[in-house]
Amino acid sequence: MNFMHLNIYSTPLSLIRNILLRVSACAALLLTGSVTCMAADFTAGSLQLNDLWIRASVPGQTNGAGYLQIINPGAAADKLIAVQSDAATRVELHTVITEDGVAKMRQVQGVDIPAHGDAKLAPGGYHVMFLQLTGPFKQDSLIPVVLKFEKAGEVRVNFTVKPSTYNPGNQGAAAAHGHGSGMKH
Ligand SMILES: [Cu+2]
Repeated sequence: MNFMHLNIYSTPLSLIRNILLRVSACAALLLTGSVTCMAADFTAGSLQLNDLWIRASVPGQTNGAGYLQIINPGAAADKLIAVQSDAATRVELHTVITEDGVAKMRQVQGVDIPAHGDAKLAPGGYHVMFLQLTGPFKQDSLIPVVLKFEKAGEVRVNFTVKPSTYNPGNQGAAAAHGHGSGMKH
């Protein structure tokens, strides 16, 4: 009896496959040089989902927005087409457009994720819109969400709730308070 063999055969094949996929995805990203290679927070097929966050809600706030980065090391484009969550009565995909100098939110049918590229849902642009929150977004809590992709299918993820004043990057003031009660749908 050889213990070495026992160890190898007791390792789930799916785990080995996942590790290999992760490594090859990283290698592809390093080759393109456009995106840094790091372990993803969540994955859906070959898609890597990172930095999923929502601002903490303030008293009286009825809606909220979620953000994330989607990296696609694969050779086929994909599309984020739907979002589900018990955290709100309705969850939609939105973008922000500027009309006559006024920023307005618009529902979109999906967010394209190019092959060998990425898609960013960030303040001032695409976001996951939570309408009629079923409870407050409490700082440091996790909000379970199901993301649905055209090709990669459904994946369960958690959005981390950041402070209500959190505003990464140098976004304008409109984006900073764009998802309070002020912005109309
Ligand atoms: Cu919105």
